[in-house]
Amino acid sequence: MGLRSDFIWGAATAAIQIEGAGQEGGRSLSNWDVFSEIPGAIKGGDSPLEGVDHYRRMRSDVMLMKELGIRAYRFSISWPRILPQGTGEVNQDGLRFYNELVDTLLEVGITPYVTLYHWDLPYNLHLQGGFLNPAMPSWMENYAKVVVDALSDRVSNWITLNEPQCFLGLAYKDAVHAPGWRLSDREMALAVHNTLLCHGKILHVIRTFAKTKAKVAFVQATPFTSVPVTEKDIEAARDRQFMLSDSFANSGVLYTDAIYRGKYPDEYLSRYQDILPVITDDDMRLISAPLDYFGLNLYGGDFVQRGVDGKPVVVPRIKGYARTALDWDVRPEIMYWTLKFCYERYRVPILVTENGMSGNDWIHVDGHIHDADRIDFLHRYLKCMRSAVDDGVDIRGYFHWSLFDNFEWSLGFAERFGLVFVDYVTGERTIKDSGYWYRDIVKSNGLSL
Ligand code: GBH
Repeated sequence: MGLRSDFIWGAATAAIQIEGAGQEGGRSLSNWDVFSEIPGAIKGGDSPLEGVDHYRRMRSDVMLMKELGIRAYRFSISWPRILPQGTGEVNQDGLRFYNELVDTLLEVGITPYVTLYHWDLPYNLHLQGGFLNPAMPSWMENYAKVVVDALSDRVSNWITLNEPQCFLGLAYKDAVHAPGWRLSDREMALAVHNTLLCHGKILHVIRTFAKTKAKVAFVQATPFTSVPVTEKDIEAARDRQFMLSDSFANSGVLYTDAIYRGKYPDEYLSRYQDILPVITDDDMRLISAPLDYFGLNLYGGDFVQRGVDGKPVVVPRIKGYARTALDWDVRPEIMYWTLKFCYERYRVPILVTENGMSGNDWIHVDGHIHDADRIDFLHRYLKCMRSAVDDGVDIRGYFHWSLFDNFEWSLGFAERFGLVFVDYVTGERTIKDSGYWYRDIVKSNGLSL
């Protein structure tokens, strides 16, 4: 069968991971800038304020994308660049940057995919409680309106939120991401609901005010990515894929069921009934308004077996297993199973909005970056994705994470996820071997896989 002829081949980034110029062009501080001032919060004491200098190099960066032959570019908007205080006055310099980015992309034939929220919150809103504040959905609505008014004449592909299980779970519960909180379950349930309302509000703004016909996705990673060992383990793997963990905000199913099925998982409603915030039918209608795509970020995963009691059991890692620089398993089978499980459950066309690996890359003696491991990773993952398509899973596009080596959140600049190598001292860019390999895959629409 093969991939659709209009398959979307792209690469992805997020504003605070690449832009830098953190205190230029009228941008204010974000939650992450201030978090990075806490000793020990970010590996190596790194700060996102410098990013990889994309704000200043935007035009030459787009030329690199052109050289890579990608058809689509997924990037996020920095809220503190647009509305420095989170609400109120709009920073025209900030809008100008994204206007120019969109124009430059369109000039070279690359379709922009815009993420509204990829984790950088204006510090001022963080000070007011961030996602715990019941005003958050209206702050988000106001911000989305500014962006949609400015860009929707040229942008028609949108992503509302990226991975709440990180910006709530890792951030408000596990103290790993900004702001490093450890909230109670009651507070987490409130933050979860406010977050879902934020998604609903953004979607509503796009549907109401977009000047061109919009396609919208919500983006989730599935934290319990599961691959069945044999046919008889398929049920068990599926159960684990959609399980509600004790740290419920870390469970993808909480968000995806609310958004794509219009209801929180029953287990959540019953187990936490005493601490849930008020959840109205109107809320759920807003949250579950139809979307065009199911956005999935896919990295590693586990092999799962059915235990004696029928419950899923994770198979321990085998000695010497293939792993990325971050010690995540190389598990290409997730590109078959997770995509299939999600499509069967939600029946919405899928966009793989992120997939990639951190590599131990450096510039070799001949001046090139021979990242054979990333090429093999990509090869295996994309082949499995194509098998899923061959088995009837409706996959519309693939975005590699990431275009550039960049600021990997609490790991700072210690990781390298890019198709393009960035010298973190000089900012100089060099396309890795994997970038050229990906260019050929894009050119052949995956036929050469
Ligand atoms: C994404 O989230 C982010 O959207 C992006 O900003 C970030 O830079 C990128 O990933 C790389 O970290 O079972 O092996 O997958 C992170 C998604 C999902 C990654 C759960 C870690 C657990 C390890 N996370 N995953 S694995």
